[in-house]
Amino acid sequence: MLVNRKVQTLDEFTIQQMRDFPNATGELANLLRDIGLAAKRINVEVNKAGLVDILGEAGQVNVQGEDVKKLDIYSNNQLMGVLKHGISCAGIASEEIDDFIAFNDPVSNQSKYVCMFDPLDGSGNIDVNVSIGTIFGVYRRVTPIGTPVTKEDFLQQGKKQIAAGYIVYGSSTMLVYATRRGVNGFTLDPSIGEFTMSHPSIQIPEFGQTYSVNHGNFFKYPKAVQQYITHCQKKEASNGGPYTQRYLGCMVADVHRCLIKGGIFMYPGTTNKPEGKLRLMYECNPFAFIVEVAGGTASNGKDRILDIEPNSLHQRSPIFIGSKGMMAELHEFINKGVE
Ligand code: AHM
Ligand code: MG
Repeated sequence: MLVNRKVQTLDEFTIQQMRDFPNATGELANLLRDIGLAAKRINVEVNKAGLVDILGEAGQVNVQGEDVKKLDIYSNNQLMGVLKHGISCAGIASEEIDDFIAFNDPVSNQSKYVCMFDPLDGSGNIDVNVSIGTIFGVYRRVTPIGTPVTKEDFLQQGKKQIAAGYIVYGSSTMLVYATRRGVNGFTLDPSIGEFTMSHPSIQIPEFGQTYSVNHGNFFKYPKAVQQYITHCQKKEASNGGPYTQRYLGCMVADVHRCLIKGGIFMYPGTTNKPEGKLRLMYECNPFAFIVEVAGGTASNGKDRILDIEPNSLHQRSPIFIGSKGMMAELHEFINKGVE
């Protein structure tokens, strides 16, 4: 068998990154490997979702009051399982679970990281074979090593993230993760079952040609957001509008497009849900971290997402995220108020 030594796997990359820090313990590299392993298992099930009886709803409602799909449960269990049995994570919080879980065993209590995740984002897309994803954020615990983790280890501002990433199960499966040092993307090579470096040092373009928003809610958005959307549809939009509208209903896939090609993604508050739909801890913070490291911007329309002080694990936040230039334009509309 021919081995292409130009290929760099996710594990090789994270270990190489660690070598630049003589005091690094390798815990983060381990944790990312564990998440990569869970992602590969989830990917296998996602790919055969149409074949086996895991489509559709599992007949439960999650803590957000939404239907839980079977693959959501499977993905949640895979991530929880690898992180619990690994040696680098002291506890988790998941969009699918009401409260955080402290692993509370002698090995896990020695770990310095906690992980928060949305195991299967955009799960409404499963039944129709459209992209879905996994999102995660990693924080350094604030309670002493050697003790079980507590809620304060999880309720930290997004800017405290050590790493954040996502996996998009799309036409190919990709894992993208960011540390303060940069954002890198790895595509799963199904022939060898490894995530291999495909998108090194991702930088989000300053402008893109697309905006991504649920138009069905248009009349429920704040007036300034409506005006910005209308502006995107017009010729005078900067960078040569009108922009193209793209919306898959899967934040992972929609923000991934913005990250690679430039663009803006919005999930504003609506008249009936002023805090919008997306969760600060599982969706907004990880993406805000990734996009900022890549040179973009993320806000709730007023404040930087990463500065928001969380008060509950499942709180929601409006989010506007993407290319710096487009975000600046949006903020101009919001700041000048409605005409
Ligand atoms: P989920 O975590 O329950 O799958 O919901 C989150 C998803 C996001 O991926 C996506 O951006 C949004 O819900 C779409 O919602 P809507 O159908 O209201 O536009
Ligand atoms: Mg989600």
